[in-house]
Amino acid sequence: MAEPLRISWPRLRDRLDTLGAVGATGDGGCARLALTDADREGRDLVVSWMRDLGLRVDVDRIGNVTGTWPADSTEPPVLTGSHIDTVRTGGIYDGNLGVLAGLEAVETIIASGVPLRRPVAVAFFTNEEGSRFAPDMFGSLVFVGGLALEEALDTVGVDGAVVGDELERIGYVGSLPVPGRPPAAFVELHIEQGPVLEAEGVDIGAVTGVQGISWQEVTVTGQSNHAGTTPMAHRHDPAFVAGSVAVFVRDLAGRMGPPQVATVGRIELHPNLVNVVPARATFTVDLRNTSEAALQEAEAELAAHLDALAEAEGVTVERRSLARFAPVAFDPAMVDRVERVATGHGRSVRRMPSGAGHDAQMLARVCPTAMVFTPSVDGISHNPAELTHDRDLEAGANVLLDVLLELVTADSVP
Ligand code: HGY
Ligand code: MN
Ligand code: MN
Repeated sequence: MAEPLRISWPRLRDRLDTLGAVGATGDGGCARLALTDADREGRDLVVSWMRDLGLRVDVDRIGNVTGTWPADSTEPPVLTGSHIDTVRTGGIYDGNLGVLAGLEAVETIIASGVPLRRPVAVAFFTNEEGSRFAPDMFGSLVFVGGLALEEALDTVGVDGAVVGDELERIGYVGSLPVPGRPPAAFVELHIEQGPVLEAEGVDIGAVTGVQGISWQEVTVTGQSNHAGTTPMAHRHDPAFVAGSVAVFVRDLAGRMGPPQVATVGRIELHPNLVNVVPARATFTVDLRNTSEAALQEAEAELAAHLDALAEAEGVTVERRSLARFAPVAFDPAMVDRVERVATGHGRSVRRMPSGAGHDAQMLARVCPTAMVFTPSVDGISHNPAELTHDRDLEAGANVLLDVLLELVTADSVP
């Protein structure tokens, strides 16, 4: 019996390390915020690997990049991939694993000479993280028609930069129109970024879907005043409101129980000086739940708390939605396929929702989609200490390879 096809682990390890060195932060992590010079450098590197492989490289109007094999194919491909932009304190696996394991799977499929019923392709999507330019899953959302191109290009980032200008500056304004043509199917390999697989000693996650995401930016305007002379009863203190909300959402998530999570990730005070009662506080609230109804309940409780605080503290509160995505369920047949392939590889596997957002949740709007998870050591991610053991990276990449192989050789998809 012929040996089963397997990826080249040394080649994948080398690429993970080479890309991980782009924007390296010196502590094992990397910083490649979307559309920065470091992002361009990472993009150029992955594109060079795609070209070396003989893939047709297409760039669309929002800078999503796809490498397709055969290069002259015209049919919708089976697509894999993820993102290569990172948060500022990123690790080297979040997103990068999905793109590089996808490239490795494509290279392995090409080298095998297996006859393909449909093309295979690997993509990286623009600005998946959303931490510089909101919302997250930005490029894949434009790709599936969930965000208009003009609105996307006009988006202003936390640093005042504009998406269209930055895309132009780094040379990734492509010609392919958006929304893009739906692929035949999409499969994304990703680190779990949470503690579940490791805690249960399970090798592979067959991801059933992605939980709902609600990002808000809250701007509180009070009255700046002297820290020494202003009696407490005379204050209109936005910093007090920001701190109160951070405590409130922690208690709210506790009352609602898992899987509800809540995060105040960004707080900016103005003028941010030791002896000045702030004039203004701008902060973000990230709420998530697998249940849309529960997520709406959490949003309503937060809104009521903010209204009551505004009244009591004598401040004004403005709220702006940065991202709002309902929970997504992946195609059951595709989830079954991931589970079956992992089991066939002798790997333990469990079904699970994703706590993090992913490009796959956008592709699920237009084609049969699934994700493969690998365990995260200590459940750590969005942190330079992010780590997945080599044996798990390799196992995940080989499961991805076989899921893709099935899809590119099957009579029909999914
Ligand atoms: O926020 C997220 O879940 C993803 O990392 N963009
Ligand atoms: Mn990611
Ligand atoms: Mn991430």
